[in-house]
Amino acid sequence: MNFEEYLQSRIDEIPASRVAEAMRYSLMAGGKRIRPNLLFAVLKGYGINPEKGNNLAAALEMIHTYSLIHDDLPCMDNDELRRGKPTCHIQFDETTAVLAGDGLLTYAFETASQTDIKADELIRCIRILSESAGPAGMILGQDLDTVETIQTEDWNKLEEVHHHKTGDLLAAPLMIATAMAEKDEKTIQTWKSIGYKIGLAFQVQDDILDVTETPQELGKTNSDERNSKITSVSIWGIEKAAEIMNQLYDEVCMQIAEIKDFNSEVLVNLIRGIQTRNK
Ligand code: GRG
Repeated sequence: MNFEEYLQSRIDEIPASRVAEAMRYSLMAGGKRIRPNLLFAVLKGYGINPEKGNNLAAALEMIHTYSLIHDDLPCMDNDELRRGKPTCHIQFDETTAVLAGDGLLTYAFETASQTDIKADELIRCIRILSESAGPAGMILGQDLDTVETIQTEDWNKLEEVHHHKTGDLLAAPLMIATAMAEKDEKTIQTWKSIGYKIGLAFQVQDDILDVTETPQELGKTNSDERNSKITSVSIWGIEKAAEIMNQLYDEVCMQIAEIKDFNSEVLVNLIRGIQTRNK
């Protein structure tokens, strides 16, 4: 069973309902599955069968999808297009979209808890997952982004938002796979800083794609422009932003190659693929 079939099978286990239908609609709408693929690539690099990570990879994708559903709501970015389809609240209604997000968030932890690894290892993984997604992680990033409505050209301030809003959930798969490989805390923190750098590169790239590609190509609209948000492109322009993005990805690949007892080939290929993405 491939990962897409595996995700389907998880949703099939939920009792049929309108909220289950909405959860399936958004989860299976064709995301790039970057977070699960990062988890699988690090497991492979540590010589662990990637299938062992299916539940935690599914949990990451469920949390990511919930964040997109809620981010698209009228009270947040008020978007109508996501993953090339009407957003969850447009396809269903606002109440169902709130519930679908809540359902995916809680079901993520139920799914993660069914991972067949040693209990202390699993607790470590679930702690990383909750810290990355919670009020010290992605939620903090979203809060900084919405409450402060960043109107500053201070890149350090924007960087803090991106660290949490984008970086924490991209660092989580690297850290979880490292915990599954039973590595020490220092190694996990090294992966966290690599994940933050990937998050920053990914966000700068998102800002560039928002202005170089059409909403049809991206499958989503440019809410930053609509909300007059300051972005890396509005600060530096496309050319310099692209230079900074490529430098960040290069640094990431160099750092990965230096990690002890880790075969970097699969992960570096994945990151080079992300670097050249066009959506
Ligand atoms: C509402 C709790 C809550 C959090 C929102 C993820 C997020 C935080 C907001 C979404 C908007 C945004 C631009 C986030 C930055 C991270 C990012 C670029 C997400 C898109 O990730 P992709 O490109 O999406 O991996 P797909 O659809 O391919 O999975």
